[in-house]
Amino acid sequence: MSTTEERPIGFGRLKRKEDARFIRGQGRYVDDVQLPGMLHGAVLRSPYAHARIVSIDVSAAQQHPKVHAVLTGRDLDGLGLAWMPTLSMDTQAVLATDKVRFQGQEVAFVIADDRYAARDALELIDVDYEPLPVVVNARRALDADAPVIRDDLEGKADNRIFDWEAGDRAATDAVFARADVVVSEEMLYPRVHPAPMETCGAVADYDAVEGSLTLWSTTQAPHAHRTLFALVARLPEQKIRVIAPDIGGGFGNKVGIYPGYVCAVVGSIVTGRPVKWMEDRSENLMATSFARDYVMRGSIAATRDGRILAVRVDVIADHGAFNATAQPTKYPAGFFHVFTGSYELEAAHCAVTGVYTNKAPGGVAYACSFRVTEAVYLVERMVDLLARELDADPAQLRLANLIRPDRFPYEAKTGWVYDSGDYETALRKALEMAGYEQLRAEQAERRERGELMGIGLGFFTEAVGAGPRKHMDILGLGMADAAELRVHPTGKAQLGISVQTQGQGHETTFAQIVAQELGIPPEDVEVVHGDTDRTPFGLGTYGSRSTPVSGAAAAVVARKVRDKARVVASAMLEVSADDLEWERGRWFVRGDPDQGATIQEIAMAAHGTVELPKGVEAGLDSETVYDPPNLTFPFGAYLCVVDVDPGTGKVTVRRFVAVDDCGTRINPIIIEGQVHGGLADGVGMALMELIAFDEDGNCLGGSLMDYLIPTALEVPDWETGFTVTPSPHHPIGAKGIGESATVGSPPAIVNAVVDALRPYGVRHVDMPCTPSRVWEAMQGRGAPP
Ligand code: MCN
Ligand code: CUN
Repeated sequence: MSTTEERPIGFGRLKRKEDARFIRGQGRYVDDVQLPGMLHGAVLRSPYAHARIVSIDVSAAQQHPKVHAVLTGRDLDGLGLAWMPTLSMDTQAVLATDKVRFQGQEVAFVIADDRYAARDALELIDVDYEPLPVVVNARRALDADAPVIRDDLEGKADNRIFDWEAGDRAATDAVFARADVVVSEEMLYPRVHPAPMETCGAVADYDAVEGSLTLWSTTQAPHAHRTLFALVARLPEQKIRVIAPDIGGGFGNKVGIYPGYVCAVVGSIVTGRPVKWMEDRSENLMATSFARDYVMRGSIAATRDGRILAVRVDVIADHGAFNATAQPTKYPAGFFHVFTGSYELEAAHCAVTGVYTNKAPGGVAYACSFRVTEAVYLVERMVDLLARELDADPAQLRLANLIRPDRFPYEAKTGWVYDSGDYETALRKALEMAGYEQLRAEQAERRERGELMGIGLGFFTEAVGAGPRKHMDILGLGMADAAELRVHPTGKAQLGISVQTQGQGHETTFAQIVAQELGIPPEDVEVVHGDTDRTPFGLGTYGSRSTPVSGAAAAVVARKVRDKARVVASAMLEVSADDLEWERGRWFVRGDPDQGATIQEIAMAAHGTVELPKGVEAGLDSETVYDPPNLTFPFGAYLCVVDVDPGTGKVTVRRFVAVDDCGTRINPIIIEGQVHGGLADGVGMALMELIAFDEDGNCLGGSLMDYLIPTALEVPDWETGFTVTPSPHHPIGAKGIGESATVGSPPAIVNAVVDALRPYGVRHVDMPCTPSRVWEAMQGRGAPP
């Protein structure tokens, strides 16, 4: 563990390469793609959350002078495409045939000369719906009288999707039975939305002569999407090219395949012209995925003197109308296992039941690390509730129970092996940066004056970087990533990667990884991504897996090049390879440092005429596939200070201290940017964001006037710090950072809000802690004594 920033060549504070084009407005997004003869598609969506489709009449729309084709579920049925497989091995309607199952569901697709005509023609389609009873409350989805949503599934008589558990139920019950103190609470991690600045869309260009498809699309996983299109549309995979140009934010929203993409592809096949589909903001918020929606009942057991013994939790997971959640196949609740948190426990158990409701499908998106968000929120709220019950200081309670550094690698009670950690140092650092003692003194003074100040802590451990591939796959595709490094004769390099930046700066940090390993300037390394024709296969960017998996591949492939360079250098210098030593950027003769060759000289020689040993091929190019031996387990300690207006219930985040540990830090500027963004996300979820529904299943969060996202006005100046505990199994010791702050910040903020409301006896407030909810919580318990 160290707390100073090392700046060797390669790693360090390098400005983002990609920003040169972004700040000039030169980024190229899917909606910037213009092809000759391109047509535009628009989706007709259901106004009902649950209704039988009696009939669809498209004749008037077809007669619109600018319309080229109208697709319905029946048309797709004829092609075997009315339903598509989801990432959770369920099926999802591309265009509804029998019923609509959530408001905003795709019913028809119009293809016209321009997007205005396509939208106009939607109004000419006449659909006769027969409304059905609706269930939007996950707790009620399993009631005997709840309407069955998925009557398309054979033999399905209820809304249960799966039952899944982890940990040891009997052992946990036994520990609870003998514990001095048990605290329980029901809490909701509400449905929120990733809401990236760029909505989802695609341009499909099918070439009937070649039988080939080029698809520009907003995708976080171009290679996986190509394979899925090959399987679903039964197009030969080598004839499919998926291009992800610049992506304007993904946050998990762009992991799945949406009906609009499929309709664009079919539209191009049917019309023989390129077809663009780009959703608007309301479509994105209402229909294109969601995040969270976990109803959790947690319990924590402890001794009277504050040793945490066990945690247990029962969850109802609301997956909406189709189970389209993105997660490794074996784990229907993602990595919720890490609900045991960062604490040494004797036992733990969780049970998760997935249910269908009449809400949009998708899920596990929005910087979630595959449900680690929900797990961390649960355990960190429980620890605070326990502190309150024991009348203990929440910081002291955590310090006393955090897993000690000498316990790593640490096997958690759910079987996961945390790779490395020094939790106490991180928490002490956060407390010190915040001035914890003084804050508590200030709080006491303010309380005297009737002011509501709250201090909230959150400690988290994440599990990111899926695979290993033998344990983790998505629809059978093992979670590994390849990298391809070409070194040109002049010593400039091109790195092809399978992951996909959506704003995380891979063009910069991945160049830095190669630079670090080869000792060449990062400017000399061009990172190629987002085009299946130009990059090797891999599973893509989500779950903060790019650095843990693809970043490892980049380091490994660079080391292969370095090894090859050694052989070439030995031929150039006419010495044995064993007598060569490496220093940044060159191989030299041991004991005679003047005798050596730089990587650039070696590259030229490798492409030149120097005689190479038998069996050694010319050039330095190399490739690799990286299969991670384990996940990486980044962690952090967060502290939030809030002020609550006693008159209105309005919460203001006054300060936020975040100490993160993502192992070896490649580029601190980018890391800080990731953390700042994630913290802002946390403020949004904790205080503002909610995709709400009324009883009829009408989505009440379908615009950015109703779905509030944070701006600079709602967030404080972030105070960030870090520690460095490298991952022992990662080639450069790096762990992921992309989702840490989104995972870690909501519990710190809610803990602070509840702490502020202590004089009112408030135990818990569900997110988002809006003024009205906070106000109600204050009223519920009467005025302070
Ligand atoms: N990094 C580093 N040192 C480390 C770890 C990471 O310098 N020890 C750098 C990486 O090299 C990379 C960035 O930080 O440039 C994030 O890396 P990583 O943690 O590997 O995460 P991913 O690149 O896989 O990004 C995915 C993650 C996810 S899952 C969501 S959701 C999210 C997030 O990233 N979506 C984002 N951050 C986002 N940031 C932006 N701007 N836009 C999104 O859509
Ligand atoms: Cu879960 S949101 Mo990110 O993993 O793409």
